Amino acid sequence: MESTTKSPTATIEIQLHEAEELWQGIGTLVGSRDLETLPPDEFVDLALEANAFLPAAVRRHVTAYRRYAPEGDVILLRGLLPDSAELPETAVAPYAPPLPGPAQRASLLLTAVTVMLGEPFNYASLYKGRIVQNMVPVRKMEFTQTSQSSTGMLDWHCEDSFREDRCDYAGLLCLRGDTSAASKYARVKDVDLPDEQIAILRQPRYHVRPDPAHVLPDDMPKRPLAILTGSEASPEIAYDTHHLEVVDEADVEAAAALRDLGVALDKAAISHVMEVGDLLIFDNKRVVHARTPFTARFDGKDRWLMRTMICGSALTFRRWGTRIPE
Ligand SMILES: O=C(O)CCC(=O)C(=O)O
Ligand SMILES: [Fe+2]
Repeated sequence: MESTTKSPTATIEIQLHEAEELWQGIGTLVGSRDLETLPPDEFVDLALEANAFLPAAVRRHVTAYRRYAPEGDVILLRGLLPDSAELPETAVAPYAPPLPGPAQRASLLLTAVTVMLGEPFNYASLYKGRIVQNMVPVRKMEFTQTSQSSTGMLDWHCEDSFREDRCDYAGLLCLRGDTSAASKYARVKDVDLPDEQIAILRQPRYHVRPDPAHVLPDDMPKRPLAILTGSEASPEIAYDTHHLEVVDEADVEAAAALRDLGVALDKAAISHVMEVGDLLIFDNKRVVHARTPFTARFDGKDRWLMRTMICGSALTFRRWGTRIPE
């Protein structure tokens, strides 16, 4: 996969003293509480309170991103965690509950920022329905196409393309980096393909299989879909390198368009190696993402991101009637 050194579209640097104040503020808000005792709705309510501690510039930028995405479909906030945050050993599973203390504070901080974009949620079938999940390497999963991989490349995908109600945004907060693991993303608006191929990708000539990170019945139907949708000015994409196929095996045109889209995504790729305190937020309907290989040591110091997914529509969220839809 072609790699570039282009930096993310919009980067907001948090000052050292701001990160320190934010961390202390969240610490005071949490007090001696174990956040694991809170039901998911109350956890998010508390994150909304924690939002008040964010530096004004962060709130301004995230609000501008939600409303107009003026600088693109991805934003990167840097320096959110202060040096004084004494993070514990890397979590051992995506669904491992964070321990009281710094790990719980970090999960609240991630939610405090991303709640500005809508409602944090998760599916009951994914990582035990936890609202904040750990993106960590897991033994024996080194080559899977899930966040638990490490030695193997995690190829281009959107979160949960197999679900019509996939998230509008995802946020990834880095608690521990790995210099080999680059987070990659490509914006669909940067995809350069002939009009005829774009037209094919806009037709429902594809279907997508469920993501293996989900615990689901084996006989789940494939979801038929057009890969590209939306207006020409602001196109949307559903993509998954390994789980997307043409509906009709004989449809060589559709297969060729899909193949060429993969090449075009490689050309549009932007890479960023996540460092501690980085929070990358992307529009899951307009951005495809990936992660390069790295070596897991399983020594408590492996790469560790926390992720949450956001439903950007209050109406959709109300229709679900739950933060953890089936
Ligand atoms: O680890 C990363 O940088 C991204 C992880 C990811 O894309 C996923 O878990 O779906
Ligand atoms: Fe992902």
